[in-house]
Amino acid sequence: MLNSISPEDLFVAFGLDSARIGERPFVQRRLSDLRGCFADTAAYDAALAAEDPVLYEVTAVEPANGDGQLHYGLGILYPGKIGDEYFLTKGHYHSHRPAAEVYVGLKGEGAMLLEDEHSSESRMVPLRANSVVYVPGHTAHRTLNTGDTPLVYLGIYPSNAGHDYGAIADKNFRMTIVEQNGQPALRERVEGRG
Ligand code: PAN
Ligand code: ZN
Repeated sequence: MLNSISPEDLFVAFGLDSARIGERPFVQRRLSDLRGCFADTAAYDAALAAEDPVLYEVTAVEPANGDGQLHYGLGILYPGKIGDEYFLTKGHYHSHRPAAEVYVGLKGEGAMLLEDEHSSESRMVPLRANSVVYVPGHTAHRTLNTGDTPLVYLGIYPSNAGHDYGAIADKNFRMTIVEQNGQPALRERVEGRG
């Protein structure tokens, strides 16, 4: 097993500010890629008419596949809001529903929105430097930047987790996280409203 892992995957150094791993390719999501995710559709359309900024970038590291192996992603989510809703990731279930994930906050101030697949129970959990968020299996998860600097984090998950974006694209999350009196607050997501 050890012999089959490249030295570049055994030891990885990353930039805490850039959230890049050397020259490795990364996925970039712009505002236009997030159509349907934000509650305030009028604010979304107005923002997109003005510009199409990068909202987040993720570098995925996949050293090995198979039972017991791990993959991880280094993410950077930029600060901003659409209406009173913070910049956010698409969010997903894992295709293999029992797969859990550990998020490690590295820099900035954020929150994770967690929703149970069966009960639709929602939780807002802080994500910041020196903290770990546990995402159980069968739980949709989305990251939001609730601060005014980039949020940098690692997400570590089983190699067979897979990403199911379809369920979120269909139904979105039941709740969202908005700024209320200067603080992040959980609110029922009503389509078309801020
Ligand atoms: C993370 C996410 C990352 C980007 O690495 O993939 O935060 O969010 P979306 O994948 O929802 O666009 C993770 O949860 N991996 O499983
Ligand atoms: Zn995940």
